[in-house]
Amino acid sequence: MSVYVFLCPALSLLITEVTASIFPGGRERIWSKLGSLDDQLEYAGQVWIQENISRLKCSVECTIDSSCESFFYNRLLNRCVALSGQPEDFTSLVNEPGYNFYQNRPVYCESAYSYRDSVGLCYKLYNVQRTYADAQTACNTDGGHLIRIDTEAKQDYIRYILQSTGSPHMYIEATDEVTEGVFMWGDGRPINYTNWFATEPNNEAGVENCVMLANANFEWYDIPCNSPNTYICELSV
Ligand SMILES: [Ca+2]
Ligand SMILES: [Ca+2]
Repeated sequence: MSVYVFLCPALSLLITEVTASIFPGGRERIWSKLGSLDDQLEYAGQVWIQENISRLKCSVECTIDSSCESFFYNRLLNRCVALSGQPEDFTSLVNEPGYNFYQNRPVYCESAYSYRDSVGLCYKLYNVQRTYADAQTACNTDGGHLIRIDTEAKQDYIRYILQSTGSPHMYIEATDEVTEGVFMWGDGRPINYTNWFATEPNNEAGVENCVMLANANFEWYDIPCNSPNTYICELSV
């Protein structure tokens, strides 16, 4: 049995959400239109094309097919183009009238944030320099926290997006402010995955309790928490 629901936020013209829920034991996905890709089409990573189908049918076909990660729908041609990737993977966007891009994202990931399905990461880069406490407060205001890089897959993905944006040094959430030398995430969990530079953490001058992801090698350094840095926020489930 299939259940389909349209959600139309009253005040948002950029985001149109379609949920396609497949029961039992199937996948549930929420598709959000990414307005910044209106009237464009990506040619890399196309896995299939279906002609003369509705947008809803297009979203359902993509939900059912595990090789489909996102799709373009052309409202003028009623054409559905399934893709294996997300916008971060796009290399060949071309202007094509009538297309809209739809991305799978969970309800907790707001439209101002980016979502990466493979690591379940809802994130935003802030290109403004703040102390650790002010950066964490800013993330809290968004309903999240500074990013927790707790797996190698997440580290690899963050490296990828920082390389593509040319971002400067970034704060991540870990600190050893509670117990010197014992770094923890903000929820009290110990850090199990780490990517320290060879001579870090060194608690230089006895005042380094926060952690920076360096822009040169994407390795971690403990630094003073009052150092201004750009930062990455993450929204959690
Ligand atoms: Ca320290
Ligand atoms: Ca250090």
